[in-house]
Amino acid sequence: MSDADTVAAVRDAIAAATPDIRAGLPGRREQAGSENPSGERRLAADEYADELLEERLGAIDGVGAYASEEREGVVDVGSGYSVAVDPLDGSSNLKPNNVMGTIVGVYDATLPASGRDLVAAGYVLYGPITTMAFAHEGSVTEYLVEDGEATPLREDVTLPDDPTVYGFGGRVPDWPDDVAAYVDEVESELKLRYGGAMIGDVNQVLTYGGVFAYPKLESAPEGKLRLQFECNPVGYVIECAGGRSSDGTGSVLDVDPTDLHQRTPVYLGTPSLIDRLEATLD
Ligand code: AHM
Ligand code: MG
Repeated sequence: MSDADTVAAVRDAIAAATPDIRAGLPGRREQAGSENPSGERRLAADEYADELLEERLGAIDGVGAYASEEREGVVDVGSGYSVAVDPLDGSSNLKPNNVMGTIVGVYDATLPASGRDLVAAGYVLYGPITTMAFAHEGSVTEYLVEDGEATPLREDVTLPDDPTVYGFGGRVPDWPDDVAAYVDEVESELKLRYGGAMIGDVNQVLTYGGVFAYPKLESAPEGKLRLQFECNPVGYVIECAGGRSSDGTGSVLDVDPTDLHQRTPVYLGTPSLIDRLEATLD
C-alpha cells in the first residue's frame, strides 16, 4: 500500500468505527474502576473505544504501531506509520450527554514523536451529527460521517478572518496572572464558549475563529492535555487550516517529545490571537 493509501485507510477506518463507537456508549457511562496512564479515572466507554480502534487501526497495512491515551505503552502491530489516538476525548461529557470526540495522529516516526513527524491528523466530533476534520498534505477537509462513510462537506477549510469565540480550561483561580490578563483582554472582543471537550471547543474555533486553550495552571505548569494524543494532532489540523498552535512560546509541533504521556500547555486558533497571547505570557 502507498503512504497516501495508508493515510486514507486510517481516515476511513476511523469513520467506519464511529457508528460502533456511538452504539457502544449508552451502556458504558459508568466508571471502569481503573485509571489511565495520566492518573484519570476511566469510563467503560474509554476502554471500549480504545480496544475497538486498536483492532481496526492495527489491521491496516502500513500501520506499524498503535498508542493511545488509555494505555501505557506502544503496541507493535507491524511496520509503517505510528498512530496515536485519544479514543474518546472529553469522555466526562458522556454522563451529561454533551459532545465528545476521537482524535488521531499519523506519525512517520516511532513514538513519542515530534509533531513535525505527523503526516496526517484528524478528529471526529460526536455532536448532533457526526463530522470529521482531517488534515493531510497541508489542507483540511471536513466530512459528514453517516453509517461509517465519510462524505466531504468542505474542502480546504480555513479559519475565518473575523474571530468570535474563546474557551479556556482549568479553574479561573488556578490561572497564572499572565493567562488571566490575556483572558481579560480578549473577553471584551470574543464570546465565551467552553464545553469541556477539546474537540467540541476546537471545532467551534475552526468554524467561527477564535482561541481555545488548556493553559498552564498554577497547580499544573504543563496543563492537562497530552502532546502525542491531543495537542500535536489538533495543532496540526489548526495549522493546516491557516491557524496557529502554541505551547506559550512557539508551535506545539516543535515541543520536544520526551514521554508518551507528557502534557503541554496548548493554545490554538486565529493567528493574531495566538501572537497576542505569546506577547502577553511571561
Ligand atoms: P479526556 O481526553 O480524558 O476526556 O480529557 C481531556 C479533556 C479535553 O477534551 C478538555 O479540553 C479537557 O479535558 C477539559 O478539562 P476540564 O474538565 O478540566 O475543563
Ligand atoms: Mg482527550
